[in-house]
Order: sequence, then C-alpha cells, then structure tokens
Amino acid sequence: MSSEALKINRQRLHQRLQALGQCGALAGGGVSRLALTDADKQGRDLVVGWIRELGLAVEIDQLGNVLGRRAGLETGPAVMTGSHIDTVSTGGLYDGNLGVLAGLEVIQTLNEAGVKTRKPLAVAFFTNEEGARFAPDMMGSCVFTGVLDLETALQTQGIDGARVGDELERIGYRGEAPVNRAREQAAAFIELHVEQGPVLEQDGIRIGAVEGVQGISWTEFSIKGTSNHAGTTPMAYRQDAALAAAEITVFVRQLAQRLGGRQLATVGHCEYRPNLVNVIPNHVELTVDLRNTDEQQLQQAEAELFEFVRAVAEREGVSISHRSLARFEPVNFDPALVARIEQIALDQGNSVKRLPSGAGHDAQMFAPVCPTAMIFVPSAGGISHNVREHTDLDDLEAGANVLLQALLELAEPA
Ligand code: HGY
Ligand code: MN
Ligand code: MN
Repeated sequence: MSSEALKINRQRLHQRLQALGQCGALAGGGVSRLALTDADKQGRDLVVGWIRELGLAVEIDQLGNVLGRRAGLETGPAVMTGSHIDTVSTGGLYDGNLGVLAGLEVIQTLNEAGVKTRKPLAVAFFTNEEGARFAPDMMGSCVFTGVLDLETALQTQGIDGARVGDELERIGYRGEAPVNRAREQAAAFIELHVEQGPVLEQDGIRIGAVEGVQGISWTEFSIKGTSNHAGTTPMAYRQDAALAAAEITVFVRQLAQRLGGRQLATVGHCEYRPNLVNVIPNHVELTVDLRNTDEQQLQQAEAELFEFVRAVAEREGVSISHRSLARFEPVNFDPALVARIEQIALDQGNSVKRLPSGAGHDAQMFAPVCPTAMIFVPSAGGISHNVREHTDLDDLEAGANVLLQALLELAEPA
C-alpha cells in the first residue's frame, strides 16, 4: 500500500481519547488531571500500557517524561511526535491528549500495514506541560531539552505545597533515564494539537500549519499590607492589599488594550488572606500572564507592568514582591517543515491556514534542537482550558492523517 494511501483508524483514536478522558473525569463532563496527581498516574498507566501493546520500547526519564520508541532500519535519533496528558483542573478531552494518542494511532497504523522506516519513530508525553500545579509550564519538555535543569524541576513546590520530586516518587514515575539528551534522541519533532482559539473555526479552515509560538511571561506578585478591622479602620489609615491587587488587575487589561497588536494579558490567580468579610486583607497573591508574538513588545509590557506595580505599592503603602514563574521568548518553527505540513494538508483535501500558536506547547522546546513544527485542528467555539472543549471527529481524523504522512516522510519508508 502506498504511504499516501495509509489512513488512521478514526474510531480507535476516538475510543482512546474517551478512555483517557475517564482518568480524572469530572461529574458533568471534562477532566481534571493536574500533573503528578493520582488522576495523572491513572492516565500515565493507561497510555504506557497502550505504548507497550504497540511493541514500542518504553523509556521513563528522571522527570517522568515517557518515550515510546519504534525501531527503524537505522539506529540514531528518532522522528518524534507527542505532547502532554496532564490537564488543567477544568480541562477537556483533547488539549495535549490528542497529540499523544494520534501519535500512537500513527504507529499502530504503520504496524498494521507492516510499514518499516529507515529512521526510528518515537511518541512521547512530557511531564507537567500545563504548569497549573507546578510552574513553569512545559516543565517536562524543558528538562528533556536542557532548557531547565533537573534538580530545579525536582525541587519545585506546587500551589499545594507538594514538591515535584516527591510527587514523581509517589506515583511511581521518577524514572532512571537521563534527561537533557534531546539532541541525540530527536531527528525532528511534530506535535498535533487543538488550536484552543477561534481562528480556524471562524475562517472555516480544517488544518492549521503552525508557524511558531508566541512569547510567554508569567509573574507571581505577593502584596503585603496590614490586616485590620473593616469597621474601625478609617479609609485613610488602610494599607489594603486587596485594593492594590484590584488596581493591578484593571491595569493589566488596560495595558493590553493600549499596546494593542497581539498583546494579551491575564490575571488568572488571585488569593486573598485572611479572605474574611470583615478583615482588610493583609496579603494577596496574584499572577499575571503576558503574551506577545513580538519579544520587544512583550518586554515593553513587562516594563510597564513592573513600573505600575512599584507606583501602586508606594501609593497604597503596601509592599509588593514578585517572582517569575515562566518566561519563554517567541519561537519560530522550521519553515520547510511548516510548508510541508501545509502541502500535505492540501494534498489530503483539507483547507489549511498558517497561524501562530497562542498557547505554549512542548514543541517549542524542540525548535532549537531539530526541525520542529505543529499541526492544529479547530476548537469548537475557540474554547479550551474549559470542560466544554470539543473538536469534531472529522477534524481529529484529518489532523492525525496529516501527522501520519508528515512523520512517515521524515522517517523515510524503507
Ligand atoms: O499556558 C499555556 O499556554 C499552556 O497551556 N501550558
Ligand atoms: Mn496543550
Ligand atoms: Mn493547556
């Protein structure tokens, strides 16, 4: 059978997505599978079982990244695909999971067709891509590619006080394989992912040929004021941490509107202490997520934010410290690979469009290491990080078939 004629099994892909979605399933729909929780372990065990059933050699590294490797006629670096299976606490069935399970579906399709390749193929899932429990996001692929050192990752404390290393031990995924070997392991990397935004659906396009990933800046601010009685403290005598937090939140929205272009700004986490109706808060923790496809504009946004925070602290008589949770510059994917994905999509009868990724992805860590690109399929309503996340099976199938052809070309059918 010619490689062009090979097609994935859509029902099998759909069934695996549904089965994985049972790991951490939320009543009423959606998934909560935060990194290194019991639900993540359940999902990991399920996917590792599928990897073994496909006859792949399984490797678990010291940060719990899992790699399933299919031998080629030659040894050496593999043509890799994959993504993540951890989710945010209000996640859906597709963010990350599609990239991993479509990779397995490609392998199973090749196995069933008896297709051998010159280069090895590999499917991976990386630890803690979301960064929702332990910052930064893309932690596993950062350690896999040497962007972040292992010890720092293992020592990282999550929003619940747990440490990455302890949780990896607890769920049995603190592997032996050394990390930071991407250059010897990856000949190329392609990740299939849902767009998580509205562009493809609004334009009636089925496949996205992703040109790169925008820059990401996550900062946690710790605002310290004076807790006092809500009924006895005159307004002029307050060092109100909650007010400072509110001013920063409003500023962040105005900053994005004023800078325009592709500037995005979000306050996603805000925690008051003591968080009581009749006590002026003395401590607020707040996170700011800034993103832009342009590094200079992102730095401009950061500079204006920190200047505003300094002025608010002075005016409100509070002290504000901050720490960076994540900082990634914009990344461009391999132009030749992007063009190839675009052409394969067209050859397979799909509409296709080039676009940048708004979300961070494991693939962005591979861009400096080997030829790397991503394939997007539409998100219904542009919704993601939301239990209502959905992508039609026709679109999932189309994306997986583009992935199949792109991986097969890179691995060279024998
Ligand atoms: O935040 C992100 O962009 C990704 O979902 N980790
Ligand atoms: Mn993702
Ligand atoms: Mn995500």
